[in-house]
Amino acid sequence: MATKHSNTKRIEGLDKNMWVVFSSMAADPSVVNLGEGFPDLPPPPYVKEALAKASAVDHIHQYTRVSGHPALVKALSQVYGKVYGRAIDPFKDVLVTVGGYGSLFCTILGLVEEGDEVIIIEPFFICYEPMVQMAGAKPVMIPLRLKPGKKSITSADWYLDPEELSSKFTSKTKAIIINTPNNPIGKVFTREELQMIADLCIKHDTLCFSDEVYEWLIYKGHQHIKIATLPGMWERTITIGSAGKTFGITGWRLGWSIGPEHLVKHLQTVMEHTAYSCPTPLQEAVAQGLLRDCALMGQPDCYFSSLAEELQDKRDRMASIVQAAGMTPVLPEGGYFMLVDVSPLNVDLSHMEDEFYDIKFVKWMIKEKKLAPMPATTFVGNELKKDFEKYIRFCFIKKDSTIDAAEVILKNLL
Ligand code: IK2
Repeated sequence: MATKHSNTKRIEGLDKNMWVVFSSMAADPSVVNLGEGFPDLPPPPYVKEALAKASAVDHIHQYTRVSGHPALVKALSQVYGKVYGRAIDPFKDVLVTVGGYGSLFCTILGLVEEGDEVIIIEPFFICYEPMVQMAGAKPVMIPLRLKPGKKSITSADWYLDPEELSSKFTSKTKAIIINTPNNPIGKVFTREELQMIADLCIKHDTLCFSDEVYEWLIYKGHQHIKIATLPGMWERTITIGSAGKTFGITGWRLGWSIGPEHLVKHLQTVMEHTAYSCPTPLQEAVAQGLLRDCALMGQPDCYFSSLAEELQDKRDRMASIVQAAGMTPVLPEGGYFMLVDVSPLNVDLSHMEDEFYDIKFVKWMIKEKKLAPMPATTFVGNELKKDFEKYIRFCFIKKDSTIDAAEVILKNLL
């Protein structure tokens, strides 16, 4: 029975966060950590230098503008003005948040009402479902389906069935959440796929929350398209970005929402009454980093594109290592994760506590082999868990020495 000391309904069932469990297991220094999505590569030196320089200024250590430090929102408007091919008003179309997480939180809490439905594409980033629940709305899942009968799988082999997607839209649908490049599959949605989603959003007068935190990490032969740039979509889309993912500085906890003023102002209200503002020196340093790379866009030294080039080799190497160890990788088109089918190994884990196979496999791998991946079933709803329990996820934005250590473990796995 609920008492005055009980949790609220909005957080009911959210206390068992597998993510926290696996992240803390992987944090053991004796474990090679390919689990949680962060680099062990150094951040770009000019971003660190900008932080040192910023911190030398006395007034930078005080509160700044609530919706975003002026230098940062102006830098974001410059970068995204180029990317979107339209003017982005730094003070009306942008909100700086506590990471991509904060952007998703302000978006969902500011725009989703109790009783609304929100369509979520599976697999999905883990916080979408809890945030929709906290808003009092109903998550409606639509799975990415895998093309049958393929031997070597890439993230492009996962697709949205247009009829199935269309059937999920009802009069209660407030928004659809998309994630491109997708975490964990690495799928980069094509223009045609985004147009199909856009057509449904327009037909049903639905909002679109587009999580694009891996927007710059796109591998050769693929292109990142912002759904907000498709006709009729700017006015109904909030796009989520992350400084942590852009510059490999996940601990700085800075992100942003970009969208039309009539939507962003509601996100600003949530921010004003929750986190209030983000750390000023960090915002100043990210602004300087963005301005540097904005000026270099289209040139080889631009970090937005050079990081993806560096990662392409790591992705290919990781795929070879996984294959040599007898498992099947899903080659990602973007992002820095690789889904891996471990079923060919046939590791017998029947002695372990009865859980989904990927959960047991990851626990076994961390404990017995000192290598940490993430289990794939944490990224899907209950109905899809059986289909995903043969997969684990590796993060490959790691130093060569870390990947070398993982290779040694995987070579001697069985
Ligand atoms: N959206 C997606 C798709 C993300 O992957 C993340 C970051 N999480 O990655 C950790 C992992 O999967 O291991 C976010 C949003 C949140 O971004 P931020 O770190 O800027 O809050």
